[in-house]
Amino acid sequence: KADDGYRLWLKYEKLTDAALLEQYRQALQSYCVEQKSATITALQSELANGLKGLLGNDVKQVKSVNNGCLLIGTPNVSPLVANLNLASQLKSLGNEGFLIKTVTINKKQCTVIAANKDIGLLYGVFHFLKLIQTQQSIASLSVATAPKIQLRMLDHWDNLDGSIERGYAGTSIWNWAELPKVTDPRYTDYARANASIGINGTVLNNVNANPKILTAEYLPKVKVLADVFRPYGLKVYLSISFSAPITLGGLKTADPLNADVAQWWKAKANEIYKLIPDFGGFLVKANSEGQPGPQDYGRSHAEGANMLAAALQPHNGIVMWRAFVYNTNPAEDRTLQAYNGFKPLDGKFNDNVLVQIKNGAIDFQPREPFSPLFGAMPATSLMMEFQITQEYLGFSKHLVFLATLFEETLKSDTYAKGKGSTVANVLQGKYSTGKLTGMAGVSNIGNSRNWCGHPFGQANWYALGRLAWNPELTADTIADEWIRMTFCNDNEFVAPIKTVMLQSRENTVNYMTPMGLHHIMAYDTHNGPGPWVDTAAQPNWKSTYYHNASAGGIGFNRASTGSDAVGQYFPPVRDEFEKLETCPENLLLWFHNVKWTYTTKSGRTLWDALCYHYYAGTDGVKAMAKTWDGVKGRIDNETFTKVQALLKTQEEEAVIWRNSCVLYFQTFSKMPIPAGLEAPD
Ligand code: GCW
Repeated sequence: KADDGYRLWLKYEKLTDAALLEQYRQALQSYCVEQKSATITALQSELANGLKGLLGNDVKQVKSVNNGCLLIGTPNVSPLVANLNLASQLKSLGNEGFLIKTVTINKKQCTVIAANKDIGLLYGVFHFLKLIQTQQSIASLSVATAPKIQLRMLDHWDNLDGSIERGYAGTSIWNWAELPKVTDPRYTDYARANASIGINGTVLNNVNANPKILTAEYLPKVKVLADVFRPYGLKVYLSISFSAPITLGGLKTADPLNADVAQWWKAKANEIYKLIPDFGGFLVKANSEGQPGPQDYGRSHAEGANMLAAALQPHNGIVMWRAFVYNTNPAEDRTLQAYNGFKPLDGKFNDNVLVQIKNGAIDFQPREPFSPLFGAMPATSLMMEFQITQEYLGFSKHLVFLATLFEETLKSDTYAKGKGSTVANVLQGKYSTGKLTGMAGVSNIGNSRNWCGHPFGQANWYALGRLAWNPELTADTIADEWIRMTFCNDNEFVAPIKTVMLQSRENTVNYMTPMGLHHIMAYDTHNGPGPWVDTAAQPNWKSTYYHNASAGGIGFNRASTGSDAVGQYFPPVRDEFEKLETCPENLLLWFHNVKWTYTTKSGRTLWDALCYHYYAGTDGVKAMAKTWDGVKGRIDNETFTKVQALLKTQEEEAVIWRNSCVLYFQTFSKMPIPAGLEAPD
């Protein structure tokens, strides 16, 4: 059956297994909700549509429970739920968590979805539908879950003219020209999809922010989106331009310590909250890549953030202040700069500020070590910024499942408070006096019919939401759920395609930047290889600066004899990275400049090992394509053909990457391509 991908992982197609269908129909004969709200209305419509789709029949709403009833409610409103005495179990689940339990009510076998707030019920309904979508038993349920991270965000880099910075799935889904009068139904589907994976915040516009978003022309449009999203627990946030008091307000300065400037932001915040009482707050890129910021006035990032935080604080708004700051000192290794700029500010940020840190110290590379800032600011609320859109990973042309990248970062042990101080634990605020926790993903969504361009791009949006809810989840679990919900439960499809997904990112690392290489993409577009980018022509963006290839070897010396980036990590991580012998080989050239003839763990010379990695990358893509060919007929032909064609493109581009890099680096190593590997041309 044809599928255009619009319904994402919420397809709700009728189960084909007759026995299973019968079991679910028995267990689900009716549902009962005793309360009303916009969120409850959303929940009812999701449940009714979902069950009708999956079971093929209407499940009726009832006022009293019978066998096979799904009871949904909060104990403070629903007497039937209150009677179940779930208070102690609900206590630890907060505002967004939920319980799903098999219970007996008046001798009737029922299922209850209970929560403290309506939004928890909606999350619970999505979870319940997922159980059926993934064909799990609902006969004796006992689920209790609550998000481990408070702010679970999508950051859109959408411009007001509809273009998207680093967006590869069409133009923006926000139709600013039509808003506020015309409300695209797609906005509701966007909110549904986010709620289904627990995402509770969206930053609508690019961090390279057009100040116009804060005008009286745009704010009513933002309000309409906020109104559509509200029932789904999705709050709206905006990226702001720090110099807006000048560009919009006509002031002479945007100095955060100037009283008129602070007053301007206070008035702006009041204006926003009048329209959107639950507005989330601001995301700020300041003094980064040409953006204005407090340092233009000799003030610190903390002084800038706190001034905005003070304007938002009376309304419970927050500031997410990005740590993506470099070129403060062009002579200094870029990877040092965020840490050096922000660590001294630990403890100086207001309570309603989070510092938002990219997963690695450079920029969303196929593989980077975790940013040393995680764990290094114990008196500050820190949040993660991952990139879902594949700026450096083949755009929407390459199949790259990013959950393995996210998982690798989250599982990394910072040792900030001894063994086990993983990034995931840092993000849960376990070692910080800061009150807020968060994880953001830079969105890969555009107006293409299937939202993300590549059908597998949807999995990366899905993964971000799931990991923000529970950063301990594995990529394997996430892939399994997503495949079953998106495609089918046929194990002949699920098993091989899960393998494809789980290997996909390592393949890409191999054909692009193996062994710790980084930022050797084509200048500016980041599309395709560019290890040869002319350093002289790009004084502030030196590609060879990162790989440093020469006759003597390749790699960036960040050990203590070099830029000493290793010194920003806690021991024993620092010692592990410091020494050539203990540095993980998948990060070797990130931290070390290594002789071409160096013997790697495999026994191969560095040069040979590098070549083998590049070839493993292209072989890996070939293997993915072959596996895909083998599942023909198990999903709809339209999606099958599209993915097949994309894999062909990926294969061609992987070969270009491999050949370009191997031949370019060979001009330095002057060593032959290892015997047995096909010669590049
Ligand atoms: O890596 C860079 C991207 C820019 C982006 C910037 C950032 C939004 O190439 O396009 O700007 O990161 O994260 O601010």
